[in-house]
Order: sequence, then structure tokens, then C-alpha cells
Amino acid sequence: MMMQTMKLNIDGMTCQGCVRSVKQALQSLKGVDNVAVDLAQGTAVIDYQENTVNQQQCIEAIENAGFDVIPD
Ligand SMILES: [Cu+2]
Repeated sequence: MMMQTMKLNIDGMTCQGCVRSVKQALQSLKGVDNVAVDLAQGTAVIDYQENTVNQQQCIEAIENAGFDVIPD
């Protein structure tokens, strides 16, 4: 299995409830292992299996939860 890590910049998180929403959205994806969301930094660091899930799916999960992902 090929474990990878990606970091996404997220706009719109204002409280720990937002952090939980983002975390849950990402963790519901098959192939996502560990998720660390930082409210102050506005980031999510995602450990994932690259043959099961990709960055676009993670971005869509965050957007469907009501937040914006800022492109690099
Ligand atoms: Cu909130």
C-alpha cells in the first residue's frame, strides 16, 4: 500500500465545530487514514492511500461540507 500525505488550505473554518465537520467529511472517504485539521492555520493534513483516494475527492468532500479549498 502506498501511503501519502497531502496538505490542503481551507477557507471558512471559524470554530471547533467546523474542524469536526471537515475531519468527518475527510474520514468518511475510503482510503483516508489520519486527518489533522488546524483551525488557526486553516489547514488539513491528510494521510491517505494513493491507490484508493485522490486529492480531488478530498477537495470535493471539504467543499460538500461547506468550506472552500484554496489552491496552492
Ligand atoms: Cu464552526
